[in-house]
Amino acid sequence: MSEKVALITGITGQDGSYLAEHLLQKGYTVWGMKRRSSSFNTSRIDALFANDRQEGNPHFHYFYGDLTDASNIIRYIQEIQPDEIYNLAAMSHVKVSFDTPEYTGNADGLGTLRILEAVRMLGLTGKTKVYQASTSELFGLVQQVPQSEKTPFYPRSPYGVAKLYAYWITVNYREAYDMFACNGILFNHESPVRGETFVTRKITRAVANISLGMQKVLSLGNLDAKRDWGHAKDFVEAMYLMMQQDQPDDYVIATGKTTSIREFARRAFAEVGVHLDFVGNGANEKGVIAAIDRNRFEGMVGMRPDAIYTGQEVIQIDPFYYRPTEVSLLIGDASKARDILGWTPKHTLEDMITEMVENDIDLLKRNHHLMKSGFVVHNELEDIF
Ligand code: NAP
Ligand code: F7E
Repeated sequence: MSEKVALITGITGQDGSYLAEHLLQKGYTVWGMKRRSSSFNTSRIDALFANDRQEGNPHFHYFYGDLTDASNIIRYIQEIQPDEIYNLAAMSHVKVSFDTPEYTGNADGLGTLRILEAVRMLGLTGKTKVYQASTSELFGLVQQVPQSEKTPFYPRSPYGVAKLYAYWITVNYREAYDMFACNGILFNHESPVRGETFVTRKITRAVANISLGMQKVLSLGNLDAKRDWGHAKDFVEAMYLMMQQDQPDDYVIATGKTTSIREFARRAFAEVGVHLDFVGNGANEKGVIAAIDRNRFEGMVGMRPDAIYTGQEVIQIDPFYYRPTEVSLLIGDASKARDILGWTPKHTLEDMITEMVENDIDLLKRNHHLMKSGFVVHNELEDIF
């Protein structure tokens, strides 16, 4: 077992929670940076905290911090003396970055510099390795298909541009100060704990809501965009592998398959036996129920499909969700990661959609049941503060 100490920024996010579990299983002591929030934001890592009701994991610790606060970052890196820092924190929503471009640049771009500079200032360049959460959004208006480590970047959003700075400052610190600093250029990765406003989770939650009669229609933006979707569990393993190499380097992590938003929605509804037809074009396109497989519906949802009917419009387009500049096609070539890290994805998109839809149906039923019984549904950690 390892006796290493890891510091994860973005611990409350999708990847932070999976990576924490992965490293704890390998024997690491894990420190997470958590932002103060006026409402609960620890649901993904509640099981790790010790409190009056559970032991938690004794190797898991956290501190309050923010990527925009350099003195806080320096203080905690000095105290924790981590062997590995995984910088996963970011304002990670591409569309929101058009509304908050300056903050996104500060947190996602300069935030990375603050971490690298803290390691350098504290004299830890020989000890502390840094992983930077780079992204396929760097490829933006793609210059090659598929995209590899050699593909030129062309970001298409304030998020992508901020991450471009973070990518290059990581490379620069590696070259200038001989640091172990690497970029994981990760394509989209999802899971049952994916943020609810990313398109995959938005769709799987809507499938659950619509099946149980709690939502009539799902509003989406560009259905033509295509993404290379993997599973977050596979992708955090790639982060860990990059940090175990003798030499720091940058790696594309992707499945090599691409799927449109329309097709993802079609498959997610098919999980519960609801078969969709798409009719119309552009902003007038609609997803309509063409057929219902009652046996499958009852098997998955656990009740008769009374809430839905053939001919029902369940997807509509709302141009609000369009982006000023879109990334239309992403498909990655992860052969370098396969050859050097020995990494290949274990999960298929089909299995992941099943897992996400099942999870959202279970979650909805559980919360609905609890609320009907008079319980307030909330997270654990805030109880002790
Ligand atoms: P996520 O679920 O949105 O989590 C982001 C995390 O960053 C959350 O813990 C969030 O805290 C925290 N955070 C945001 N702003 C912060 C700030 N100023 N200071 C400190 N913490 C802050 O994102 P994810 O999907 O896990 O992605 C992890 C990282 O990989 C991100 O950097 C993302 O940009 C990048 N990435 C993601 C994908 C993907 O498909 N998931 C692909 C490529 C790259 P709160 O919980 O308080 O909001
Ligand atoms: O959008 C389209 C949208 O928000 C995917 C982040 O993790 O992955 C993520 O960024 C596509 C886009 O993810 C809706 O226009 C249609 O083309 O799920 P998303 P993203 O923008 O690809 C990258 C790799 C990251 O690094 C980011 O941090 O889906 N789309 N209709 C929609 N998207 C959303 N969110 N909501 C819609 O209603």
